[in-house]
Amino acid sequence: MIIRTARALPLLATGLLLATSAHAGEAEHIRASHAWIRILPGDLPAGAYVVLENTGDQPATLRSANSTRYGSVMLHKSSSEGGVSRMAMVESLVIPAHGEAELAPGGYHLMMGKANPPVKPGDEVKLTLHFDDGSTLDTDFVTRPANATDAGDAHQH
Ligand SMILES: [Cu+2]
Repeated sequence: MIIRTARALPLLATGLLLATSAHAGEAEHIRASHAWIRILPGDLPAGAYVVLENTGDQPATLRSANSTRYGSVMLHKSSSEGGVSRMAMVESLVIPAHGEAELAPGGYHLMMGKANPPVKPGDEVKLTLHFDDGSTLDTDFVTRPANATDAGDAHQH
């Protein structure tokens, strides 16, 4: 019985891989790097940042993201007008063909709230990025303290 279970698992994993590639579309051409989350104290929402490179011949459009660790994830853009910084929800972010789009402090970001359980600096958090055609990209984000300004030494390749 134990042997049969052990043999069934690799088959299951193979099936999942096939299912994933069958759904690949826009996400297939996206490379995520410098993925990090800035953790703020208490219940303040955290900002998630990442560089998205599009190696494909067509533009890709990021629509949304979700995470099992956060109850809410929203695509936002910060801007500064007359010295006042504000933040607005945005519908989507286009990653040009053979180009890149950056989510970074002061610009586009994913605003994440309702962490459960609470996330501490150093934790790794997986986010699933959703693109216009329904394809998805799972990306591991490193979490950094409130005073961090970039992904630090824990860069993803
Ligand atoms: Cu925001």
